[in-house]
Amino acid sequence: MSGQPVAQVRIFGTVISTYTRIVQITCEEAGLTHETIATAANSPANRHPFSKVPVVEVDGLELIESVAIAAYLDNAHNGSTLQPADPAARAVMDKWIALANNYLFPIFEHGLVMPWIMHRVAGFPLERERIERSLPGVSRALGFLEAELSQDGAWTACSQERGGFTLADVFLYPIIRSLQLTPQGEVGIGQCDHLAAWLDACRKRPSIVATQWESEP
Ligand SMILES: N[C@@H](CCC(=O)N[C@@H](CS)C(=O)NCC(=O)O)C(=O)O
Repeated sequence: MSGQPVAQVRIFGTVISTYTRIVQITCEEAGLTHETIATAANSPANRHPFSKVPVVEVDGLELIESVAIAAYLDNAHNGSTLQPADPAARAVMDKWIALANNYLFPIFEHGLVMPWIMHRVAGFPLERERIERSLPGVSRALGFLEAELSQDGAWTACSQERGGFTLADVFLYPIIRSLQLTPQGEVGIGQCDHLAAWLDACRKRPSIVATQWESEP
């Protein structure tokens, strides 16, 4: 055999995808080698039954859905280090992952992140009305995150026993960071001291540095 060693995890996804990065961060945290094979969500090559990315190959398994993928990688290859053992702390982590996936991602992605990506990357005219319509919802979500962080630490409170980083951080970081990379998101997050400080702290973590998007300053 010659050439590159085979990566332990093969991630089929798009390069600027939030969920592809969630899996990449988990691999980095677990010390797993990984490669991302560019696969568009709507391409016939995509094996996800609902045309989402990523799809992952690891340990002879084909996995879909980032919640299942991240938990598998952490359980099988990382001693479950990214998940609190205490059931109450685990429930807090799970709650924040659900809030991130079910509410924050759709609000941020459809309202601000996609319009800016379509404009900056694909050259489409900026959908200003769509952006304008999204702003109340984005502000409300940011206000909620900031209030929760300042009251009791929100998702960061469940990680104290584990060195300050759980799968809740893994999911929330790319979702909130992609919002911060839009002009309106940057302004909004700039008014949220606790949220901005959490993002800054995450940005120094090796798994976050190693998985930076090309578009990140
Ligand atoms: N529930 C899926 C969601 C993944 C997802 O929404 N991926 C986005 C990219 S970040 C996607 O495939 N978007 C394409 C589309 O919705 O058509 C998961 O957790 O893996």
